[in-house]
Amino acid sequence: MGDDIPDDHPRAASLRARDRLVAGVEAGLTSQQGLIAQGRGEAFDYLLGERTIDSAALAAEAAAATMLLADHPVISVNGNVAALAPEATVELARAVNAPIEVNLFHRSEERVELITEYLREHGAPTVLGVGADETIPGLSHDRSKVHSAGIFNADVVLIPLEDGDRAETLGAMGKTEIVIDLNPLSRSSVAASIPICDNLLRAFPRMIEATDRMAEAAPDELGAIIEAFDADHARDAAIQAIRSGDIAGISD
Ligand code: PTJ
Repeated sequence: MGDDIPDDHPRAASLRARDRLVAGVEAGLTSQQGLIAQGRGEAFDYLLGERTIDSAALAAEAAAATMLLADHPVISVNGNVAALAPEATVELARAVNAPIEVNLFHRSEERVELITEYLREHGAPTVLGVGADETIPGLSHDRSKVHSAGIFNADVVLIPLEDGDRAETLGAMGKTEIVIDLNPLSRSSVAASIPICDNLLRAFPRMIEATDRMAEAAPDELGAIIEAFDADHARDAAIQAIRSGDIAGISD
């Protein structure tokens, strides 16, 4: 797997991400549907030029400020996130002092346990999800199963990559939602207070860098960064970038 991909291969990053997901499926962490979701994400990434556009960089910074200011931030993780970025997920959770909660669409208790164990092996201090004891009202599928010490009572939830209806429902519960989704038109992006239209493999390191940089910042300073962020503008800028067709620098 990934070791066979030469660094100078024009699509090395994309191929390595695919390998991580295939390994995730083989290990029972990732659903087979997760491979399809990755393919959809890749298509948007290609159209965005496989780069972080300026508005997504600002979104990542506003997201970091929001998590630093939160009383009870939570990072929601599914089978794709666990396979793609376990190290960065744990690093970010430590940087903003947030528990991680495993919350799955294609839920099985076995997969929740496997992902929990995998993240613990990567150093996660708190991983919730096993024994979820609360239900998100108005959501008919298994994503409604959440933890009282996690998503249910969170004020800010970071949702990297998911299907859209839970994002809408969490918004209706009054939570601030930060969504990482390459598709600016997705229901998750549209429901988000802070949509980060970027690949999570680029967004996570940016958020970690921003939290490190702002760790000592005063609440006013963080508040000003959040205030200056415009979610509609960020989504529009991503749509514009996709429509412009400027994918210079991409090798197919
Ligand atoms: O592990 P589970 O059971 O919770 O299932 C997870 C998946 C991802 C299968 C499930 O949530 C799903 O079906 O998601 P969707 O509806 O396919 O939505 C995934 C969204 O994430 C799409 O809008 C993709 O464009 C986007 N996406 C995919 N890969 C990435 C991404 N966004 C950012 N970074 C990526 N690497």
